[in-house]
Amino acid sequence: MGVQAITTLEGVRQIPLRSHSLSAPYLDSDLQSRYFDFGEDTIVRADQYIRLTSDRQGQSGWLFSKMPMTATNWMIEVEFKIHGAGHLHGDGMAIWLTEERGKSGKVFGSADNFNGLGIFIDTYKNSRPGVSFPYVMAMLGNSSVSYDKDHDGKDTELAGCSARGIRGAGTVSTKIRMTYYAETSLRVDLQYKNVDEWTECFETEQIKLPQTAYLGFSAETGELSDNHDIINVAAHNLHIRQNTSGRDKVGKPQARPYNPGGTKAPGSWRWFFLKIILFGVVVVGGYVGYTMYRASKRGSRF
Ligand SMILES: [Ca+2]
Repeated sequence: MGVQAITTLEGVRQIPLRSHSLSAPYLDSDLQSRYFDFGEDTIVRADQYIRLTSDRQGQSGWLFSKMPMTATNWMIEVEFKIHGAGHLHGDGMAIWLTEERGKSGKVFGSADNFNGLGIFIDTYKNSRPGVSFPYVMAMLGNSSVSYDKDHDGKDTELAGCSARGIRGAGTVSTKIRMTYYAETSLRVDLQYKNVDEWTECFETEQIKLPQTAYLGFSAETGELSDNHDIINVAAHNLHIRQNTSGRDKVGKPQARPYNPGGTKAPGSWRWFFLKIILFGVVVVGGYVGYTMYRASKRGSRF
């Protein structure tokens, strides 16, 4: 899996996006973050983490970028830690790319009826028979769809995977990596079994995010609780290399077929012949049309 994660980025240049990255000590000298806002129960411990909820009942916290995402294609890697005392834990946390920002609510501490993408790390199984938890799932909202917490969002699931061991992972730092190619694909990989061992959670077909989308994080606890900590966020703009001139030139990011397995690109020869055939059809059609037009004109003279 680790090897696969590297081939994913072949031919792609990563440019750090400071406006959507976070690392200790998180705050500047005014105890503000230049690029992020946080609210509700979120607390910052400058040398360690941003804690969205503490291991106490009824907590809810959020953290949102101040600026919308400007990159067309991007990769965001988040190191987080979900941990707590006792045997039962909940409810989980969410990562957002939504039009809304900084609105607390009932979807893992953020507002429902959001417009955009939510990726949930759901640590408490409300009701989803046959599925092992924690469960990581993506949901695409369009402002009118509601997240159904009682069924762990089953009906609005875009894609997801079980990730047993992603909470309380001990010494292994837990990470989620989202790779998005506009109009092509969204892929989510997880690290929680071992360091540098990435497990693909899912890859979707093209999805469309809102024009203006903020990066956010939120979490909530109910009767059950956990610490939900954000430790590091590393966001990158992905520039796809253009090889048209034969040089390894970096062009503007452009969506093109995403081909992580390195399998051959769909037959360009076929497309070439198709074009020749299409051209032939147009020429023949045009000639026939013209002949008929001439014939009818000649006919109308008499
Ligand atoms: Ca749940």
